[in-house]
Amino acid sequence: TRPVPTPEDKFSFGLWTVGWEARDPFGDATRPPMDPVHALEQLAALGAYGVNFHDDDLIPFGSDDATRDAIIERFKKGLAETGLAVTTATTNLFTHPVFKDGAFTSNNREVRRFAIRKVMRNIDLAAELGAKVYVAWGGREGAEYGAAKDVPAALDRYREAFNVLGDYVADRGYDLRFAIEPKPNEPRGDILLPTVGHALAFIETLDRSEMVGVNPEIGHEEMAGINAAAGYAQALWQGKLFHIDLNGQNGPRYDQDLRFGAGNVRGAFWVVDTLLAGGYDGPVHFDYKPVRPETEAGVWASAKACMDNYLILRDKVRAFRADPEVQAALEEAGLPELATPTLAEGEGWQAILDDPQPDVDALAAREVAMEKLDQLALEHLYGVRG
Ligand code: ASC
Ligand code: MN
Ligand code: MN
Ligand code: MN
Repeated sequence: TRPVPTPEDKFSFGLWTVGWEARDPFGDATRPPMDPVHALEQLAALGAYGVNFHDDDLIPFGSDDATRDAIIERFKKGLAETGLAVTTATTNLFTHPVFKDGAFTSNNREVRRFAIRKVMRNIDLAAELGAKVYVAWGGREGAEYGAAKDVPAALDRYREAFNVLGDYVADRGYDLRFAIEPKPNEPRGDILLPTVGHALAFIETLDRSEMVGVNPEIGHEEMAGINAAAGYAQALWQGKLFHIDLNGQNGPRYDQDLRFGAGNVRGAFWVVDTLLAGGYDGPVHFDYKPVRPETEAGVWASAKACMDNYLILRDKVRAFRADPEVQAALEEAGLPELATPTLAEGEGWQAILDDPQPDVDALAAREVAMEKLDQLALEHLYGVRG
């Protein structure tokens, strides 16, 4: 019997995912705009727990205050009726042409101030709706050409933006943390903070670094050709995995945003394994785009599939970890010894200098079981074990 998605699984979706009209750089929309309240109803019926949104997903850019208030009231009613939570919110700092050269790192100071104000305004709404995480994806922060952006100056301005936003959240007394979402390129030729590693290093330079973590998206790490699971693992290790964007991607190419579980299936298995091992307990968020040829039927089929695939992989990961043959292979591969510190209690470098010369040939010839171990994982994934 396969598990079905329930709110306890904490699945969440962006309004921009199921609501994507499927406009791409070469073609017009293939789907009509989706009413956000309709999205709430459908997602709740499928067993989701929460939603999140860019300010402009909910409230069209440039709306006057009365329109904005009416939209928010109606959305709140939809939340109350469906029981969905707002887990997260974020800012659209990429669609309007004013952000053509960046938002927090635009060369133009007036644009930078406008961008920060746009974020602060949506932070107020996020806090009011109970969001605990505020995502920041800097899609336009970057350049196409080397001389077009002074990278150190841009990083100064990027840091300044997070410092002022941190002060804003603290001064307002909001219970909200930021999660930076890396991406290597698209829509800019090159984007600042291109990977989880760049973002983690940048965060350490912030005034309120404890308030800022990362929101890795599987597809974005894979666009950079790197191992997404390893990025999630390091973020967990540093206490910085504040949010996750799950989806599918087939290697380094344009951002595919496939439904979770499609694309690199093995990569998805190790991401779920990493999240379970690291005790991630935040929202399990899908940032994907139902493919352009689909109608609304395909939108809901794919939303359900994201959740189903997570539950399928969660079962497979648990069966893999519980398999006695896997445990024996882990032992054979020498995994448990990695948990033993290299220095014994009280030892320093002198103890290492005092080591007798090891038998390097014998050490080099030691058996490992890495092929066996990976084949066991693959057999669990293929469904022929457990
Ligand atoms: C986000 C986020 C992304 C982008 C993209 C917009 O907030 O997580 O990956 O915006 O979905 O189309
Ligand atoms: Mn409806
Ligand atoms: Mn993406
Ligand atoms: Mn994303």
